[in-house]
Amino acid sequence: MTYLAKPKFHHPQLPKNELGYTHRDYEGAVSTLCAGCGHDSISASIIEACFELSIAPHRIAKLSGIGCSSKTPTYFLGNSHGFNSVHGRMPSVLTGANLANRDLIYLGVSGDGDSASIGFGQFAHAIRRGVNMVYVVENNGVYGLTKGQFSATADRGSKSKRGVVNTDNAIDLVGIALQLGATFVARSFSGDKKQLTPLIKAAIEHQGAAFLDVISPCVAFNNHAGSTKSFDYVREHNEAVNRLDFFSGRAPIKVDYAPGNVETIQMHDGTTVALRKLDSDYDVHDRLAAMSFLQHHAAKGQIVTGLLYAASESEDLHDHLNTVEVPLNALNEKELCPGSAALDKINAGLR
Ligand SMILES: Cc1ncc(C[n+]2csc(CCOP(=O)(O)OP(=O)(O)O)c2C)c(N)n1
Ligand code: SF4
Ligand SMILES: [Mg+2]
Repeated sequence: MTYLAKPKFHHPQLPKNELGYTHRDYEGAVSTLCAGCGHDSISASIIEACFELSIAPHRIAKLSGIGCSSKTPTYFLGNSHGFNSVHGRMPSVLTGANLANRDLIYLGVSGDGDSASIGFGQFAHAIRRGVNMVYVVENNGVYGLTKGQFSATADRGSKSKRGVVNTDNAIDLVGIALQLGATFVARSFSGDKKQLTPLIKAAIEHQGAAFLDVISPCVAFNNHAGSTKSFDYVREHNEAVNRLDFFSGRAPIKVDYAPGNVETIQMHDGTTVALRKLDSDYDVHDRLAAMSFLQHHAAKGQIVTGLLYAASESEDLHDHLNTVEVPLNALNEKELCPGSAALDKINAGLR
C-alpha cells in the first residue's frame, strides 16, 4: 500500500465554510513522512488556506515532482486533481495543464532538490513565463528522500548530520524568482502557521506567477547544530518584513486591527492584502528594493520572511499569448476547425 486512507467519519459539529465543507473535506491520506517533518506543517497550512477561502476542491490541480516534499499532495486536498510527475519536471507539466485549462487553480509543490538542482531550468522558465500558479518549495536544504545529501540551497559552511561541511555556494530561490520576474514572492517557515497560511491564501488569489519558499526542517537529516535550515537556527535568524492579514474580495476572512503600521495592497483581481510592516521603509511593490533588502540581510546571516514583493498590476502567460477566455480543453469542433475559407485567409496572409 502506498498510502493510508483516513477514516471518513468526522464530528457532526465541525465548523463549515461558505460551501458547507469542513476541514476534513480538504484533507488527504494519512501522512507517511517522519513524525515532526516540516513538510506536514506546510500541508496543514495549505488545508487551512483552502478551507478558509472556501475553494471547491475540484477547482484545484496540485502537481509535484519527486521527493518527500513532492509526496505531500497525497496528504492534502484528497478531492482535488493531482499529478505526481517526474523529478524536477513539475513546472513544465503544470505549464501544459494550465494552458489547456485556465479555469483551475494550479498549486505546484516541490522541494529544494526538485527545483534548485535537477529542475532548476524548469523552475526558471515557468517563473519567467508568468504561469498563473502558486509555486511552493518546501526547502530543507537536503535531499530528504534519498537520505540527506546537501541540496543546492544548503548554505556554504553548513554541516550535514555526519559532520561534512558544504563547500558550495547556495542558490537562493527567492532571489532568483525576483530576478526572473515573479509577480508575488514570499518566504516563510513551516513552523509559523500564522504567517504561512495568509501568505498561501494571498498567493492563491494572486493572478500570475506566485513563488513561496518555505523553510521546512528535515528532522531526519537536517535538524542539528551546524545546519542553517534547522528549527533553532531559523528561529534565531528570522527577520520578518511584515505581518500579513488576508481579506478576500468576497468576504472578510480574518481581521486584525491591532495597532501598527498597516498597508493594504489592492490585488489584480480586486482582493486586498493588508500588511503590518515591521520596517517602516519596506515597500512590497519595489522589486529592486526587495532584491537589495534580501542580499543585505543575507550578508548579516538573517533569513528574511514575509511578503517580499507583490506587483500592483500583474499578468500571466495567457495574457502574453493572447489565448481565448474559454479553456482550450472546452473549445468545440467548430471553434477549433473554422473551415477552409478561414484557412485560406490565414495562408494568404502569410504569402
Ligand atoms: C531523474 C531522477 N534523478 C534522481 C532521483 C533520485 N531522487 C529522488 S528524490 C531526490 C531529491 C529530493 O530532494 P528534494 O526535492 O529536496 O525533496 P525532499 O525529499 O528533501 O523533500 C532525488 C535526487 C530521481 N527520483 N529521479
Ligand atoms: S526524511 Fe526529512 S524530509 Fe523526508 S519525511 Fe523525513 S523529515 Fe521529512
Ligand atoms: Mg529537500
